[in-house]
Parts: sequence; structure tokens; C-alpha cells
Amino acid sequence: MGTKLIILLVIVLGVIAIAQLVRVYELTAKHTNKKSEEVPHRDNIFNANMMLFFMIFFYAAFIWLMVKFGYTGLGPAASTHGIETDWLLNLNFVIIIAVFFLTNTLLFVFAWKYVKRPGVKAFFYPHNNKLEMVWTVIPAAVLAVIIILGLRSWNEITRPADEDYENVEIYSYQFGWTARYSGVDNVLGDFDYKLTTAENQYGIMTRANIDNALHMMRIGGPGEEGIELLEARLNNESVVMSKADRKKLEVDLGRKQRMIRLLEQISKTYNDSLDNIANNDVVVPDSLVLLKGQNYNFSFRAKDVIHSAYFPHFRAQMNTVPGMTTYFKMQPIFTTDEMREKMNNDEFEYILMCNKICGGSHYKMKMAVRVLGPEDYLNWQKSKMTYDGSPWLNFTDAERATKEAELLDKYREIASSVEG
Ligand SMILES: [Cu+2]
Repeated sequence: MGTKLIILLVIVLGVIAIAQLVRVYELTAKHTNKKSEEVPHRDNIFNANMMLFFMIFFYAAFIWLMVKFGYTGLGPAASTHGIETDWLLNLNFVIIIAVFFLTNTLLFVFAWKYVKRPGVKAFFYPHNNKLEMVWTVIPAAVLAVIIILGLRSWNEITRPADEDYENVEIYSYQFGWTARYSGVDNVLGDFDYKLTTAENQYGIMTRANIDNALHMMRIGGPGEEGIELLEARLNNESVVMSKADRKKLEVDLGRKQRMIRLLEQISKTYNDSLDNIANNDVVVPDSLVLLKGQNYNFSFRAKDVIHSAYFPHFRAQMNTVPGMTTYFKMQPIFTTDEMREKMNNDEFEYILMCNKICGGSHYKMKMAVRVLGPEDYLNWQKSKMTYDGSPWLNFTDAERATKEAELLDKYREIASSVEG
């Protein structure tokens, strides 16, 4: 409060001081018999030279900033689309920097060169159709090229994925990420926010989860009162309750009764044979592990507010929006180890972070990402369990050796597709 008042006072006094200075200048001009709009030649020359001086200072500062802070430290783009995105961004920068130097040079050099000289009258040059055409059509054409190139890349990144893409869901919440792999069938189980309970954090749809959600609403569970208990409490005459408390209970009861009706709808239309699609999914809450060269189709979900999934090294980013699924496709081209070598940093890790201010702990909303080669990826896969608790790669002892060898061959082929 105090500082604001002082700042205001300084501004007011500053304005008064400038007004007084102008008055003094006017009075001296009157005294020396000069017209107030007449600027001495010496001042004009000084201003013209300052224009040139400012331009040089401006360019030097720009180049210094580019050299000092232009380096992102992110290393080479680590995905196929990332290479394209980098190329597009560089193209934009080349055009922007060229135009920046051209227009600013014209601005300041002209101001310096055509300084007002005594006895020289300015040339009156009101209009030129050809010039207007040139500076309208050329920028429009350049912009059109940039936009068309950008749209082409964007459409390619977000178009529906083909069959050879692996479907992985990235679930975002305040403040973390969870990955859900689609398992051996490459189909993600369905979900519905209404099924979200303490045991089913991701709202995954199975018969058991539907029954459980209904049970929570009717009977209740940890941290949740069911409608039976709420009704009993509201109807208990012997307990004295404040009006506000009663209102709160009634609102909660109404909400739960609505939820029960909606859940009963889901329960009625749900086909039990879909259980398997969700049950062979693999939920990995702490990290995202990818196979080098594999094409991924990521779908994004948000539990609470809008987040943004940002993979800086893959040059990929997508908003995650509550109530809607967003997508993009991505193909990692360097394993974490390869990237460590390229970056000359033994501790390098890929990362997924939130790039939308989403609350108090936004800054630590991140997940480790690892890109593995064929052998390491297969080993990791062997250690993971599906949603219903069976191994991801559920082979019988007799078939295991051949099936794993087949998978390894397939992964090697996928990884070598991005080699060199
Ligand atoms: Cu966030």
C-alpha cells in the first residue's frame, strides 16, 4: 500500500516537473524570438546520429541475446515428428530474423540519412500501387507457405493412427501422470468418470468396477457415505441438526441418487465380454517406458483441470482436457542410452512434464520417460502385470521361449527402422 502511494506520488510530481520544464522552454523561445516548432539544425543532426547509434546497439544486443540464450540445451530432436517440427521452427526463425534486420535497417538508416536539412523540402510521395502490391502479396505468400507447411505437419501428427501404432493412454491429474498400455490386444479398455472410486482411480470400465461404484453410492465405503446411511441420518428425529448441516446432507443425497440412476444405466447396457479389453491393459503409474522406433498413438485424459503433456526432447505437446480425449502420434528414435551419448551426459533422462499452470504443485508434475532398445524393453515388459493381475506376456512354459524370441525379432525390426 505504502509503496503504491509513493510510486503514484513520483509519477504525479514527474508530470508536474515536465510541464514546468516545457513552460520554461517556451518562455526562453519567446524571449529569443524563435518559433516553438522550429528545431535547431544541430538538434536534428544529433537525433539522426542517435538513430544510427540506437540501431547498432539494438542489433548488438539482439545478437548477444541469441548467442547467450538461444541454445535450448534440449539436444537433437528425439522423435520423427520432432525433426520436422525443428525444421519448421528454424525456417520460421530464418524468415523472421531476415525480415527483422531488413525492416529495422530501413527504419533507422532512413531516419538518419534523410535528416531535415535547411532549405531542403521533403518530396511529396503519397501513393504507389506497385509498392502496395509488393508489400501485401509477398508477406501473404510467405505466410501462406508457413501456414500450409505447419498445417501439414499438424495433421500428420494428429490424424487417426494406423494399425501398427501402439495405443497408450496418458492420464493426468493434480499433480502427476499415469500411463496405461493397451496390452496384447492393442485396445484400451473403456472408461467413465462416474466409475472413479478409491480403488478405481482411472475410472476404468469393467463389470466389477461398475458394481463397486454402485455399491459405494448405495452402501458407502472408505471416506464415502452411501445413500442408505444418509437417508437414515436425515430421518432420525432424535438427532438435532442445524439447518445448514441438513441442507448439506440433502444436497449430497440428491447427487448420489442421480449418480445411482446414471450408474444403473451403465450397468444395464454394459456388455460383460468387454471386461477382457480392460483387464489386459497395463497400468504403469510411475514412468513411461517406450520402445525405440515403435509408433505410438497417445491418447490423453485429465481428471480435474486442463493440463498439458509436454515432451521437450520429442518436441511434442498436447493439452489434456477434462471430459475429452486428445491424441497425438509419436515415434521415439533414440534410446535413453543413445541420447546420453549424444548429449554427453550420463545422467540424461527423457521427461514428460505439465506445461499448463494447473495448481500449487504444478512445477513438480512430471514423469520419467525411458526409451529402451529391444532386449531391455522385452525384459521390462516381462516384469509388468496387467490390470487384472496376470503377467503382461502371459505365455505357457512350453511356448514361452519361441514367443519371446518372436517378439524380440519384431522389436529388433522396429528399432532398426529408425537406425541411421
Ligand atoms: Cu498439470
